[in-house]
Amino acid sequence: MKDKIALEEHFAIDQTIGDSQVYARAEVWTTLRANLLDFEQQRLEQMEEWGTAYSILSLNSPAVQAIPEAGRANDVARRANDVLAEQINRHPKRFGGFAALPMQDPELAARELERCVNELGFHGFLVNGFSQVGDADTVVYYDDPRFEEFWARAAALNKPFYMHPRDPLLTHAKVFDGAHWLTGPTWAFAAETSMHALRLLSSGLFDRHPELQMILGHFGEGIPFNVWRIDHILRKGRRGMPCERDIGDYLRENVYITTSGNFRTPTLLSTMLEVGSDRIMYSVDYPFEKHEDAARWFDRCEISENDRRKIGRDNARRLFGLA
Ligand code: GRE
Ligand code: ZN
Repeated sequence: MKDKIALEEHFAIDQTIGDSQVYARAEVWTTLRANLLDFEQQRLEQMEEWGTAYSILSLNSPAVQAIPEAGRANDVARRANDVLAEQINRHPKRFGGFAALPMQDPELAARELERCVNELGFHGFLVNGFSQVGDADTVVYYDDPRFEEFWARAAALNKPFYMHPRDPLLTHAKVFDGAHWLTGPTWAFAAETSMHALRLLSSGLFDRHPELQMILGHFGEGIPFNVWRIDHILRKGRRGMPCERDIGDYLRENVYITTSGNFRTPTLLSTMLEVGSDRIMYSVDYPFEKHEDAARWFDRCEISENDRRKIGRDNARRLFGLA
């Protein structure tokens, strides 16, 4: 398929590139670093070669979310968003953008989001999980009441947001002690990100803002596979959960799921059975993953050509209002 749209595709700037180094062995870091900082060389070549016509780009992880001081977080977010806007202006048919936001200060975050959408033409925002706020050891999740006004302003813009992984603070997550190979994209990203997503889904956020749409990568970070059990258990007793509906209702009405970094047909088919092919979108997770691996799998996997068009392109076109 030649004209795919991909939407979990990352870049870095000087101030954030170091955050990605822990995820690369020394032999591959030189290449990963170059690919994160590059827009116009390898990135466009790889898109061309493997049939991605349009990429929505976002900053690497955790970047802004790991800068405890709100003023500095705001400076780095604005810098990254300006760098991205410049590249989008150079290649408007190839690149779109998700805003990086200083969630350390909900008012600054809302202001930067409005600037990015209204002035820079971005498609929404991408957050790398929780933010460290004030000091490196204080973590804040976005179901916190301090974000009420932020979410109202975000929902009013009518753009989706991407809940992207970061690792938990290892000082807080003893379960990874002595098993560091399970951190990062092996498992910790999915465990951390699915938990944050479930906090938002169960908080009543989507009752207050029924049009708001959350995007999850990596085939939903495990939630589709477990949603029947989640609701089965909660129907026996809601235990104070403040939302009005089943988690599965929000999953099918307020969540989009991407294929980023998880190129597996049984997983795709299971997700299609759970949420339908209208809520799944192709993504790569470049440069952490290869366009080649994503496209070789997706272009030939055994689904109908109708579903391939929807997942590869048309669902994203509809969600982002693209031509
Ligand atoms: C990502 O942001 O998607 C990512 C990382 C680090 C390793 C793998 C990965 O930030 O997919
Ligand atoms: Zn990613």
